[in-house]
Amino acid sequence: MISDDLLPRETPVQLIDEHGTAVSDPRYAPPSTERLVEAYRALVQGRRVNDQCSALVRQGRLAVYPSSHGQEACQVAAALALGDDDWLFPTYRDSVAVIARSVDPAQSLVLLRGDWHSGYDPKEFHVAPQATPLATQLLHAVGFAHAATLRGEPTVVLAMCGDGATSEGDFHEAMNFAAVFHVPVVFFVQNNEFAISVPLSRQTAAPSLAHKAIGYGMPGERVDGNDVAALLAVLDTAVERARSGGGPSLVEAHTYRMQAHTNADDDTRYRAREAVQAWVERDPLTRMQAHLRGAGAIDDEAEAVFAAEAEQVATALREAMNAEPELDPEDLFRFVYAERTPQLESQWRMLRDELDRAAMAGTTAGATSPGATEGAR
Ligand SMILES: Cc1ncc(C[n+]2csc(CCOP(=O)(O)OP(=O)(O)O)c2C)c(N)n1
Ligand SMILES: [Mg+2]
Repeated sequence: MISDDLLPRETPVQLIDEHGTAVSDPRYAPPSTERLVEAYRALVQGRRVNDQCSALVRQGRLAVYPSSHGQEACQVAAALALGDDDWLFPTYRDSVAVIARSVDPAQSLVLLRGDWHSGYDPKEFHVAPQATPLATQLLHAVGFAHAATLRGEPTVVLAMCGDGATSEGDFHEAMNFAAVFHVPVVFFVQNNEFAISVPLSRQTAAPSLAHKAIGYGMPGERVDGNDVAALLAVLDTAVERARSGGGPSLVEAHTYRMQAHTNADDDTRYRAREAVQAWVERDPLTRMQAHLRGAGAIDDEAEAVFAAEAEQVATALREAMNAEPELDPEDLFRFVYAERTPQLESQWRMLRDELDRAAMAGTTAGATSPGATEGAR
């Protein structure tokens, strides 16, 4: 392959502009209207889930929620570009993508509630557990996709990460291995311009994150990350390329983190309100709404149906999160080692002793109260 084919274009691919007007592109055909309506429906739901989760944090029902408010087009396209047998490797910010792969929202939030590492069965949904350590999931994704190839399976893996994660050593190792071994993986970088308080300008001196691809010998592409049509077209191409033996590629989506990193972050300390406001104009929902309305593909009735559906999802999520979880303190000692280490064995005995004494004293200590395990620490 000549190196020009590996370089991203100067400007990100766009098929629908900020006002909802279609833009033609010589290399990418627009997705069908039917597919765009399906995507818009998922966008409406994704936005509602994001905002519901942020409210649940304020109510103390979720420990933390890294919102993808404003990045829903990336989330939805990542899920819709994959076939049922393909796999998604998401990060902590990708709950909406996980939900768009049919995982129950309440199950997808178990990690962020501080309960189990993964509330869903990865094998059932073909979605890996959401990774909090940056870029580690990229290595898992590459190993997983390589194994599928060795087994002769047609699986494609889409691995998500943020702009900040591209500075990690794991990103380099995953990209290099994938290119050398021609692994069927799509690296999907959501460049939302910030890694907590660190702006992109302090993250890299490369012309773009997609330019990193050529250094490994794989193609890089840049796409408007708030244009779900362009995202679907570009990701479809990358997935197809991987499936047909063309190897890995990197897609950089240009988007913006509209809210603070998480509820634990105060973004007024490091960025101007005007900068955030400028991105409201580029909202992925309003542009797709304007486009589909203009094309006569959705009307008030369809919008009302989508809004009602999203409301139902939010209600079910609130109800699930308002129920107190039933915790078994002994779970702390299960499922990590096949055989406990001597230290864990002695800690577990202390806990057992504590629980037995609490039970004899007629209290329910330990069942729901973290304080009950104090003596075992
Ligand atoms: C290996 C590792 N180092 C540091 C952190 C702390 N950390 C959590 S999120 C984050 C910023 C990540 O930024 P980016 O990759 O752009 O993703 P975004 O949060 O913007 O989606 C950092 C440094 C971590 N989780 N893992
Ligand atoms: Mg970021």
